[in-house]
Amino acid sequence: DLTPVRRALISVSDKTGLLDLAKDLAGMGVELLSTGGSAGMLREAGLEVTDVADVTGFPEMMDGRVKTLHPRVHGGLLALRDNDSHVAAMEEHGIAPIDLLIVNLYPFEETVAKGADYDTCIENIDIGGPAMIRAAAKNHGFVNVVVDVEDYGPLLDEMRANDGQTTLAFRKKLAQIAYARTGAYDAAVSTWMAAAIDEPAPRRRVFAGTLSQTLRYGENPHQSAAFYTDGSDRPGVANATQHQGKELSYNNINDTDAAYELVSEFLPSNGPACAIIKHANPCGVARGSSLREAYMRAFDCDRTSAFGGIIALNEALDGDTAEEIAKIFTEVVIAPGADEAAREVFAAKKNLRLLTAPGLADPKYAALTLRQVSGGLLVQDKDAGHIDFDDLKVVTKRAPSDKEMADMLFAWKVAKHVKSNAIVYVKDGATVGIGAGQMSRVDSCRIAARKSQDMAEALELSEPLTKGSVVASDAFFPFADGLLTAAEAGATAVIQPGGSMRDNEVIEAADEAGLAMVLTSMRHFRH
Ligand code: 93A
Repeated sequence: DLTPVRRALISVSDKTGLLDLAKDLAGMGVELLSTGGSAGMLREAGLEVTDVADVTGFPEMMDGRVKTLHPRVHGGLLALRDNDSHVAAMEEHGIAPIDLLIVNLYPFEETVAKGADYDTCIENIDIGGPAMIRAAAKNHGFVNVVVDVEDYGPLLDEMRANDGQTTLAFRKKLAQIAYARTGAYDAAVSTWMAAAIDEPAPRRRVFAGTLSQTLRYGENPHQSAAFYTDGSDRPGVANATQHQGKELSYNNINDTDAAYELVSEFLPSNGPACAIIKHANPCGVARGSSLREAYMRAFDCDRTSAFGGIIALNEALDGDTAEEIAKIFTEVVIAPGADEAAREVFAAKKNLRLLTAPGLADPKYAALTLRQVSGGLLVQDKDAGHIDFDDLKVVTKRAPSDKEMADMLFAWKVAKHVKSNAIVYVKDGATVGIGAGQMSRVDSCRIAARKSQDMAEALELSEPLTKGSVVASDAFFPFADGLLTAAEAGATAVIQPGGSMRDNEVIEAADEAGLAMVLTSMRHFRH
């Protein structure tokens, strides 16, 4: 199954490593064909190269839209070398076999990422390149196809090891990579078009990303992993700049995303805010009169859990806040910026990763989210649900005070980012108890209250901070027990969607306990 590489077609947009590759190929006696820009570069370096235009007998035309779309190219890639009629057709039509195709495509994804206009994006949809890649990959019985600069070295190694030939196993591997590339490329085009025409439906969509980095391991060290980006320009972990610290891990990326999505709910125009995340759940979220104070208040929600956490800020990190953060071990800090002083403080903390994102994420951004299940993908709109003061319905005898109302809206924003069942106690614009991910709502209520009690003991407070707090529940209370637990912990007001069969029971219990309660009519499950 060894086949020789005698003739190569080179057509690359990204010319990285091209000269070295071409020189080595020429050195092994490989004849080179190439398209305009690529040919020019090779010729300038003194290499002998045939223009594809001379092979096809047609000039490159229509601004390069038609360069390689010709039977002399596609016949050379697709002909079965061991099929008599194919060989006869090659002879009859003057088609010479092409054994190696080196192509990388017009940079469509990069063009979109740069925010180019519609027409520029369209012009960067490569047609001839994918056509050749797909042809060469189909004919991997004879043809080698390289679509990634990363594979130049392995190709040369394979040829050197086999006297200028390649093995079928090697060509199959290249073909698999080739189809991954053309598949991802068209997925990127379709995804971009869906956004361009404002098509929100999760139907008839295709999902693929561009490999951004291979990760050291996945959630656990025995799992291999990689990070793919989807090309969107949404500010967040995918397009943040890392200023220091070692490479982000799989869990870091997941947690940093959760942290930044959450803190982006808090408009900087309403003041600084901080979210601390552990295992994708917040363990403290707070506003403050300064960023430093916001961090300290978030930290005080659950100091134990905050150790080794991920911190997200809604304003550029300053030196003061950096100094405070540097007092304990933190994995990642992400913010929409970081000043000189902050960077100096962190420079001494080699292991701390500092990321800056280009602005805050827009919580109302319409996007699709994916979750894998065995045998498929679940696709849905991102939870961009949002409520305002006017959407709330007071259902208790007592109406909430303005302060309770403000805290309830704060708690509701946080609850949206806590795994269900989610219970969030908030006081004065800071979480004081968070119960996450429990299988029963009443357990989340109890855990949140107990954690608050533990913090009060650690901070030597006379009473837990849940005294005089408000509480948010991401979904309705199925029974009154959860609500009563919250009342016992000292909560004075409740925000929840409502809609339980026993709403009346729950409302009665709230009235009896003197609580104020509002319904949102919107649920924020997060599983
Ligand atoms: O506009 S195209 O879709 N039409 C073609 O026939 C064609 N053939 C190759 N673009 C085409 N290509 C692409 O040109 C390749 O995929 C590669 O990205 C680029 C290389 O052009 P040059 O060698 O002129 O820099």
